[in-house]
Amino acid sequence: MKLVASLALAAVAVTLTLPAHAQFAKPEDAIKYRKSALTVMAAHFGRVGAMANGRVPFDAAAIASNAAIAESMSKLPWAAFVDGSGAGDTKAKAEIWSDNAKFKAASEKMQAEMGKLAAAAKGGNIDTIKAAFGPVGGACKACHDDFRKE
Ligand code: ASC
Repeated sequence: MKLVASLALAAVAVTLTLPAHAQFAKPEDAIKYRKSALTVMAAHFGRVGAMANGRVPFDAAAIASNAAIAESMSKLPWAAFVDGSGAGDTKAKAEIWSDNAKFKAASEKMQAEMGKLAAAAKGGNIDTIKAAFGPVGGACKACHDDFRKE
């Protein structure tokens, strides 16, 4: 049991210290990883939205938990947009790599807005949460408009 635990810890340590490109053996792995993170993020962001919009009864603990997960996920996709992963089962546009500074700025904008939403959700005030929700959706959309194929 102890050995398994230390092996698992060692694996995590290696994963965290490897450069991003070395974390994915194949471009398909990077594509799958970033799509997975974005899918999980969207699911939890959607649960926040359902409460922010009154479609689901407000539950302070649930909204804070969902927003925290969405915030964690918001940090993950970007390292997986590795060179050579623009083809295959992906809607990623070539501009992600040809205009990478703009893509990076768009991804950072979304993370910043998601961070504000998570902070608001932790605070538990529905009006503050509602005010923080829209800008996150706007940041998602802005990036999709420029960098995601239809
Ligand atoms: C979501 C979701 C997106 C964004 C986008 C905002 O909830 O899954 O991709 O918001 O639709 O325009």
